[in-house]
Amino acid sequence: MTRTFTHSSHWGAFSATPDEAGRLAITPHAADPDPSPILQNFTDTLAHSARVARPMVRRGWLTDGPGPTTSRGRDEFVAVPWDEVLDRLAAELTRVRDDFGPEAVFGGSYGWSSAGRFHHAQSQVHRFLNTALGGYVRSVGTYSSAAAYAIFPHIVGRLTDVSRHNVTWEQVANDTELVLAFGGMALKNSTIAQGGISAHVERGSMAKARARGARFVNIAPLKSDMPEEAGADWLAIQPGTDTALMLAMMHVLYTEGLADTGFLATHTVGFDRFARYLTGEADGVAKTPEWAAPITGIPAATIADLARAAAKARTLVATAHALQRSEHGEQPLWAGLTLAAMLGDIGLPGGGFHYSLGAMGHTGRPPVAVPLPTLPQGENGVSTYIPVARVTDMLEKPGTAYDYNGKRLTYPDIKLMYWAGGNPFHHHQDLDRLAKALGKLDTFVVHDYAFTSAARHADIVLPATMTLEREDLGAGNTDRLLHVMRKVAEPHGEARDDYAIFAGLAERMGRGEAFTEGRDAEEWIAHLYERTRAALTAKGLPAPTLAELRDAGELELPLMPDDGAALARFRADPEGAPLATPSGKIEIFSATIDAMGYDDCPGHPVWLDRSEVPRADAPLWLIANQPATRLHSQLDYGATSRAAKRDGREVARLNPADAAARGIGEGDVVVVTSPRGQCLATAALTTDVLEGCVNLSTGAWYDPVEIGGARVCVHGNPNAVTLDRGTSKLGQGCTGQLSCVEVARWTGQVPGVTVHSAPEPVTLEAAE
Ligand code: PGD
Repeated sequence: MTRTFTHSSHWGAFSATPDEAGRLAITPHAADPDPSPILQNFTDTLAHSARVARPMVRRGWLTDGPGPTTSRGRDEFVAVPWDEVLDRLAAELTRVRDDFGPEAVFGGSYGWSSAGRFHHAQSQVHRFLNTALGGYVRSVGTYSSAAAYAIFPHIVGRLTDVSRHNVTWEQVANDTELVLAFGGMALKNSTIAQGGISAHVERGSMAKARARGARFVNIAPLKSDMPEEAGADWLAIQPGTDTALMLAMMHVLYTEGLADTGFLATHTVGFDRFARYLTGEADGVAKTPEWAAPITGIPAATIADLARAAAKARTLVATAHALQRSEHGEQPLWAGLTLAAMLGDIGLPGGGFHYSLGAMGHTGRPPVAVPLPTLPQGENGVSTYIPVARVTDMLEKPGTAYDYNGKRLTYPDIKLMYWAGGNPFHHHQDLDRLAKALGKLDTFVVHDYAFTSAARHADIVLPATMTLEREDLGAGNTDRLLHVMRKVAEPHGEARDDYAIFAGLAERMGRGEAFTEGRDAEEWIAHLYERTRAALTAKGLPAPTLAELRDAGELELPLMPDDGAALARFRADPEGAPLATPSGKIEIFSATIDAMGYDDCPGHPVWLDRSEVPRADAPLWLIANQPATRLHSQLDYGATSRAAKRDGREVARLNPADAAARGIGEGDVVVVTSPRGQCLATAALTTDVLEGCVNLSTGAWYDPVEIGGARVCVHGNPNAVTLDRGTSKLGQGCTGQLSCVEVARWTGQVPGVTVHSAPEPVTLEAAE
């Protein structure tokens, strides 16, 4: 008899019906108007050859013990029974803690993990390290928005004030007249939302706005950054030059008397100082449309017309995550905010400034008005942290001082690294450098359900269950439904829940009770749900018991009003409802940032030269954006992801003119080269990519093969060639979106992609 189970993921709620062979029929949630195609990645995922079936330990770690090595990522793995591996790992954690202290353990463990509220792997690993070890070196910020996280509190307030409770899709559909989408609003990005998403409304909202007469402008090097439904004008801008375009638009507003001087006077500080830079009084360079045209590739007349059109309309300046994931990524955010302030629509329905609208599915909707079930992570006894994307620097340079957001910090000396629920060999840049830096560790531990490249570089790989193999509750903080996530299948092989793994380790370290508080997984889920239930009861809303909730499958949660929140209140009363900035106003000049004295992020928005620009050996911009066929690297081996590859390799999109200049034809295997490394991909030719650019999305599992003394990723992971450098001393964020490369036809032998099959374990005797 077939059974159907409700479940949820970062890319949508669904139900799953397993057949006898373990394949799943996946049906999207009935109320989702535009379900994500990547739900189908689940179809053949349960018993795939990529799964980790049992605990595996790197042979050299077993034979030689913990310590620095060049063998990580090259060595074989030995299958070790659970009891033995947990004994060994508990002893190693204890050794590192006793000899070096918990500040020698890096547990940042960045990553998206799964959508369940209890089995959320980062929460689990952080709670474990806090309760069992006394703490760990953490990371701050995200790969998504580190520059935004650092700069917004200085200039406009909390990140959530501009990215979450702000202009909504409802307002765009009803009120916005002009959307300036810097970095576009690609539906492949809003298909996902942390914690889950029940209704994908972006396509419908853009269609409704367009039908009402709203105009969308897609300001991006890729035409596909905006859906057809928006009917957008495509301004094909040179990568990384949005700040110059914004400055030139502001120059037009200023010199033609189109700026909202009233709003600037009452709601901002520092405009006069900025205006001297804009006009060139400060540096001798007027930021005119003629100045910006050769930088941006957009004709001066088009820039001037756009500024004039924006001054006339209810305009929304929207800046994508991607803009700030490149060198000086703080600047387009600050310039975009300043442009919106000059237009004077901030705080009006559908107008003003939004960060990341359409960049993820949980933006553009009011937040949930009750607390969600959340696993407490305990107290971290270690105060040391790193900005999230500085992980290779940290491993390479222990004891070295560096700048971050007005502070002088020192990299810790890490001996043991623990990762659960993330894939650093997906999310980090310059992967060969990362692989070498990992060689300095004594021990690297990874939990995952799949044998990712991070797992391949680990010493100890522990098989976690995947979301479909356990009970949980799923909810996102701007989604109106809480979903019951039913267990669809038994764990693969010997896989255990992250919770059970950590409980076993904590027990061995004498900290079992501190970690579990005497609860099993089912009792924890009930305990965490009580918080949400109590808040619903207090509001007089339906508050079913856990058993009743499971019968119903989902629960409607109350949302906050769609009222524009902090920015709307500030517009109405700038003195009475100040922003969370030092002055309480929008800071066009920030005395705080100015006092940091950073040459790469001075006191107001500026156009800065970049260290990475096209040049003879790397003449093309590589746009390494988010993939359309999976979330990051998750389920790269799933049906939708695999179907978009060609001959098993990731597709690199090029303009036909660039391809012709290099003798590259449709479907050719190409090699993408930078000073950092090389990867292979299959070429696809399209005029949707601006000339001078190549687009290779992230997420193909890194599959390095030694060819001619170099490690070449034969699968097409762009982070094999991207630059690992912080956005600036202020944000120190990931700059993986843009790097410079050359692309050529690959004339050598074409190695097969093997990374989707887990390594076969060897026995110790056979290996010797
Ligand atoms: P994911 O592929 O989502 O990538 O980086 P992130 O590390 O989040 O990794 C999640 C991992 O968790 C997967 O390996 C999955 O199998 C595992 N997992 C899922 N569920 C469980 C579980 O229950 N238990 C355990 N133990 N593991 C589980 C994403 C990061 O990449 C982000 S957010 C961004 S925005 C960045 N974007 C770019 C970019 O634009 N350009 C470049 N070049 N690089 C980027 N990297 C960044």
